[in-house]
Amino acid sequence: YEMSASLVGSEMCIRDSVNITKVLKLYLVTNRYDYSDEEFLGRIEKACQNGVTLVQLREKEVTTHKYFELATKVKEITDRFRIPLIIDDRIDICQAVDAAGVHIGDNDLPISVARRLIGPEKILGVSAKSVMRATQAELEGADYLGVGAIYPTKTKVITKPTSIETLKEITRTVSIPVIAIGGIKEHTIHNFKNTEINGVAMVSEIMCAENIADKVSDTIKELDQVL
Ligand code: TZP
Ligand code: MG
Repeated sequence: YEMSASLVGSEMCIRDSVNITKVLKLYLVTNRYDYSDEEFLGRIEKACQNGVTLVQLREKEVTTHKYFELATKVKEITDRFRIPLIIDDRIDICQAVDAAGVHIGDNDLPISVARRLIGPEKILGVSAKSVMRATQAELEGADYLGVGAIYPTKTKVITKPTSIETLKEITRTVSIPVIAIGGIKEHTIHNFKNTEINGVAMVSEIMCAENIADKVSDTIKELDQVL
C-alpha cells in the first residue's frame, strides 16, 4: 500500500512534464482538406520532423469513430517526436487516446466544466477574443489562450477578427501563455514583435505548404527573431 501511494505521488503529470511557455512556439493546427489520410498524416509527420512544437488535431464534421481513428494515428506520430497532442473540442477523444490536452472555444463546454472533466493533469487551451474572456479563462483553469483570428483566413472557422492591439492587451493582462492564430504566414510573423506572445498557431500555411520542411524551419527562424 505504501509503495503504490509513493508511486502515485511521484508520477509526473503531463502539465508538469511539458514546458507550456516553450511548447507553444510553433503550433500546428490540422485540417484535412481533400488529402487522403496517408497524405494528411504524412504532412503532419513532416511538420513534426522539422520543428513544430505542438500539434492540435482539429476535426469538425467527422463521426466519433473517425475522430478516434485519426487521433490514434496522429498520436502515434507526435509520440515518436515527443510532441504533445491537443484535441480540438472533444474531451472524450482526448481521454480515449490519452492526448496531452484539449482546446475549447465559445461554443464548447464551459471552461471550468472542461477543467473538472479532464482533471488537473491535462493541458486546457481556450480561445479568447477579448480581455474579459481571457481573464475569465485564466480564472477558470486555462493553461494557455489562443487569440484570433488576427488576419483574415480562408480556413473554415467561425470567428471574429481580433486586432493585434487586443492581443497585446490580453498578453498584458493575463499571466498564462498566449498564442496568436488566424491567417498567420511565415512573412507576417515579424508583425508580432513586442506582443509578448509565446507562439503562433498555423493551419493552411503549414498544411498546404509546397515544402513543409522548409516552411516549418524558416518559420521557426522568423519566430526566433520575434519571441
Ligand atoms: N481559430 C481562429 S482562426 C483559425 C482558427 C482555428 C483558423 C486559422 O487557419 P489559418 O489557415 O492559419 O488562417
Ligand atoms: Mg471549438
